[in-house]
Amino acid sequence: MAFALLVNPPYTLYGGAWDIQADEPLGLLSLAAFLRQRGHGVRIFDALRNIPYVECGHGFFKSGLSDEALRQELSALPAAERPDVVGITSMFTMHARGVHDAAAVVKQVWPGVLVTVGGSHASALPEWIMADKNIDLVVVGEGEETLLEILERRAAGRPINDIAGTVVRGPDGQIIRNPERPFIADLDSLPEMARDMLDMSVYMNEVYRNRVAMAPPRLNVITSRGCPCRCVFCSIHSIWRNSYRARGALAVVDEIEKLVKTYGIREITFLDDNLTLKHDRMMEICNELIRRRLDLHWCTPNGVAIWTLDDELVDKMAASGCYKVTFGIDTGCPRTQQFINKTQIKLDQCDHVIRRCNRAGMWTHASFILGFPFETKAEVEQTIQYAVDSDLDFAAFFVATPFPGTPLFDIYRQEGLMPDLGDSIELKFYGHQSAVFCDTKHFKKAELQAVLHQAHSRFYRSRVRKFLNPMRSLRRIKGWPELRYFWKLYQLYRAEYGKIS
Ligand code: B12
Ligand code: SF4
Repeated sequence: MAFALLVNPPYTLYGGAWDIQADEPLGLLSLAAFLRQRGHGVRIFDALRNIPYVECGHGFFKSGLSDEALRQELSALPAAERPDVVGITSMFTMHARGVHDAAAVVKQVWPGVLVTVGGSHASALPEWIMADKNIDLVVVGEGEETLLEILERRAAGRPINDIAGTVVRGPDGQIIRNPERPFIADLDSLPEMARDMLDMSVYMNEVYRNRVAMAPPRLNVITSRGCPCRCVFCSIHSIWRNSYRARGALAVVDEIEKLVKTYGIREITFLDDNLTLKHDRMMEICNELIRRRLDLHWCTPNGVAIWTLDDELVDKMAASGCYKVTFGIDTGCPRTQQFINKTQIKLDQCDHVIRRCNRAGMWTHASFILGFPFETKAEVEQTIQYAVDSDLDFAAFFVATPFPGTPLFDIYRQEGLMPDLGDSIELKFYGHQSAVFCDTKHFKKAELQAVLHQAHSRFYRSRVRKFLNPMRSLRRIKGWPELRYFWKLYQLYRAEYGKIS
């Protein structure tokens, strides 16, 4: 039996700090379950834990355990759990420095241990990450089978430099990219996530404090991997390429039912990239939620593909407990739709779906992205006006951000719009979609930041009449959870309105 330690590292940010929310690290929960099923020892160590940001030098801020606290806590782990391999997850480019700091601490505590990093940021920039000598190997893409092979080879003292799905350092220090590993064909063959290895109440309480949930306690569920679409700004393809695999509807609802029984949750957040892509599967999930009388509330904060919804599915989602549906509409400008490769969206059909969702009693929310490199002021205005004229309850405006591994990243580079990002460890990537860090062909950073603010301001001013319309609001109130939610929204809206007016 070999032993792996899986670390959720602290977050770092360059150039400023903002509130964070701690989510259960689903990737690590899945990896841990897989290794355990194969007979190995595993511990998940969450070093993030929602500790507020503090300045940590060179313009960086850190949230989570300090390096010293991490060193002490790792040193105090039982001797029997001395790891053969330490795996660190690296999802977000803007938080990447925390991964390097954690790797340095791990090497101080166990100098000979093998340190491997995986996740969406790691999969997008593996060579860049390998410039850090504290990291021995990067896993690109799906992690379960690759990590298992690394762990077993390492524990048996066998070489680890030719494992599919990895980027390694060769004998002369050169970086070698091994062939990719095929994806696991059947997601239902994976064991259920090892939620028992972490104290889930931490994440459930987090939701109580910071988020507007309709019926907490709530936990996250992910039912598929990937998305076949090719939006130029989306960085999921560095892990999942253009594949899409989904778990069966019954397995999904089994998992949810178990969460209800084990943790007493009353609400689910689906975090899929494209939850509703397979119409029949989604209908079956809804039908099964209804048939088992789980009486849950659920929502889709990562956004569903609006063109996959028809009237039948909308009504079924509402009947099965969906109280808020989020759409990634992204733009109201046809030329930008072409640029971002999202021509599946027909804006007039969106109007219909939004109205249908509203009539079915769900809150409607959409995200929009402003300031693509070639977008003119008039085109950005088109998107804002589209949102204002729509029947949406909420809109979130983000600024186009060139995440590594996306076609957009290459476009910013080619057009000379990308600022100097620093070196691998001091990666000065502070783009997080609400903080503008690149000029575009038509906007300076400060102008774009101002447009973002105006967009929110205009949108939420335009909603006052909708919120005050009793017919619209009453349709949504089915009991106490809805009333309480309405009140939370009112308070949030007042706070936001204070900021935007
Ligand atoms: C869930 C999710 C969230 C959640 C929760 C995140 C969390 N802390 O757990 C929420 C909603 C909070 C969120 C927020 C944001 N997100 Co998000 N999110 C996702 C999403 C959809 C799924 C991640 C997930 O859990 N997948 C399921 C698990 C099973 O997969 P996984 O984590 O990738 O792990 C697998 C492999 O990567 C690998 N692996 C992972 N870690 C490791 C470690 C080791 C050692 C090994 C060997 C393997 C390995 O093995 C795992 C199993 O196969 C991804 C998109 C995606 N599909 O990756 C975006 C994604 C990570 N998010 C992204 C972004 C941009 C954001 C936001 C900045 C958006 C914003 N509006 O500003 C915010 C920032 C939040 C923050 N905390 O700072 C980008 C990141 C791009 C980048 N390069 O930085 C992604 C890739 C989406 C995208 N379309 O581009 N997000
Ligand atoms: S539809 Fe969503 S998940 Fe799919 S590629 Fe586009 S942005 Fe990414």
